[in-house]
Amino acid sequence: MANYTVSILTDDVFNGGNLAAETADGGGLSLREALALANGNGNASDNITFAPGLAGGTLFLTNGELGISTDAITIDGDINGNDTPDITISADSALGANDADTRVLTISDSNAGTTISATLNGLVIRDGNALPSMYQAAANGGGIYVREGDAVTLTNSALLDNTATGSGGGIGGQEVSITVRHSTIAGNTASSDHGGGIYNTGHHRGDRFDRRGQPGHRWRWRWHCRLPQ
Ligand SMILES: [Ca+2]
Ligand SMILES: [Ca+2]
Ligand SMILES: [Ca+2]
Ligand SMILES: [Ca+2]
Repeated sequence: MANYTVSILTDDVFNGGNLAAETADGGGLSLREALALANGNGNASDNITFAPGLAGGTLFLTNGELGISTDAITIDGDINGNDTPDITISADSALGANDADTRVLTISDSNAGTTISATLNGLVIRDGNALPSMYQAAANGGGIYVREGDAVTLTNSALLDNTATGSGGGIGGQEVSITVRHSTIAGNTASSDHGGGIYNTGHHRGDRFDRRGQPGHRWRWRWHCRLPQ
């Protein structure tokens, strides 16, 4: 198991170095650098935390969305352990800029045959914007996009003011696993009519969902979740 402590809230880029090199450049270890090291660590478990002095701060993603692409990565922003977020991640360039052209985070190992699971705790994930690309007429998952059968557990967190041109303003996924507990989902919108808050055709659990069940095939049910927030 590898532990990484993020020490700066600037969006310092990963330059292909090891932990010492990435910590030495740009004034410290950024979340982007920590994630690159964790993703490069195979499927060993990785725990990413934040230095106490960063409590209450915001990371503005000036270098595009973040990615989790290997199993068992945890990002824990609850620095003081009281089950509330202490770190905010915004896709905007500055507070209130409302200029994001990326989502906040994608979770995918690009393989529908294998499942990776990510755990997010104590984070405010906000202002993401999933836009169409040359590959997608409309993009899903403005805050968090879960792909290829993969899984996310979000606890003690908030999804705020994220937007998607497709489905799932806050979190979007298809045939994935989404678990949300003790979290606030507010102000998210989707341009399609599916899931302003959360959209998924796979499995999801949580403590405040309005769920509509539809029969899938013989052996399981598909859940189609809409949260009109
Ligand atoms: Ca670097
Ligand atoms: Ca650095
Ligand atoms: Ca806290
Ligand atoms: Ca997968």
